[in-house]
Amino acid sequence: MTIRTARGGDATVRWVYGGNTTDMWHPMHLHGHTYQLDGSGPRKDTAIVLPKKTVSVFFDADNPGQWMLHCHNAYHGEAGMMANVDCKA
Ligand SMILES: [Cu+2]
Repeated sequence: MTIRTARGGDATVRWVYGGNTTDMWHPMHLHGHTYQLDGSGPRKDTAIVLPKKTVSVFFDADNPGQWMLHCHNAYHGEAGMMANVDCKA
């Protein structure tokens, strides 16, 4: 799956790690950017999505490139919990 952002530096991207319908924790990690949970607080590159919960994050798409977004549990990533974030220059 590819997530395309608007032009780099011009966009604040919000996305939702939504609908964790499992009973597992998912430490979702974004390469190339940091973000804030719900738009405030410390900047992070990994957020745990707890079972049956949703997390929303905001980041500035100011680092052009192809960046991986994935669950840090390797077997989850291998099972498909990963995406490409295509951040335009
Ligand atoms: Cu996971």
